[in-house]
Amino acid sequence: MSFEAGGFALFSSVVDESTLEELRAEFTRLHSGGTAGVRNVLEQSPLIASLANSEALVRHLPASGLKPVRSLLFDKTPEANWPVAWHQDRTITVKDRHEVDGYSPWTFKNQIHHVEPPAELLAKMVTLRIHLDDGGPENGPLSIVPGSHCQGKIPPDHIAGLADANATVITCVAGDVFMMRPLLLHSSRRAAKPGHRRVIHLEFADPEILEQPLSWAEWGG
Ligand SMILES: O=C(O)CCC(=O)C(=O)O
Repeated sequence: MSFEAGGFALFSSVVDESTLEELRAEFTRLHSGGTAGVRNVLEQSPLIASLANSEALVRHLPASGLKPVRSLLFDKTPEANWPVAWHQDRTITVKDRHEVDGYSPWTFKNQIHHVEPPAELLAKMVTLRIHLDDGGPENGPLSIVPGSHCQGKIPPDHIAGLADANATVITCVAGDVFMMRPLLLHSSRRAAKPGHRRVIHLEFADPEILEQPLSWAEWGG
């Protein structure tokens, strides 16, 4: 299935073992607060910012001119091992709040403005998930609904039916990169045998695509 039709692709062995070791050490440094997720990683980590702009990653993106506009770290450990319900990634983060047609609702979380942009904008974005650990069936892997990104913003009462009929589990090994459209329906289970399942989550977009005067929270130009 093509990336455009399926909304996802898995690339094997993108990151080599010595880089993985450096990234795991960086992950530990950034994640020292012990929470499940870390935001605004590009600003805090020159190593991850350089990875996000590296040829090894960028060559997999489906269009030229896409830049990293949001960054998060996720882990699943015995202490932080929760399931993630089926959802689409429908929000972006921006520097300041401005009322613009098609951008709604707004929320303010962790000192950052979040907003839902139009589905047409989300359809042009791409997420890369860099896996620092093996993500096998017992490690709370990601499940997706192939092709669901083509349905725009899916009403909440349609999600369960779509997911029950069409879910696919994505397993991967450390060093793999999973690429997906933010509108692809996805979820993840609690890990049956939690250890670590560290993921660097990077969202890419054309930096100029936002309606003026909005600007990406994590893109400095
Ligand atoms: O990695 C996961 O368990 C799911 C993360 C997630 O929900 C997301 O990327 O939006």
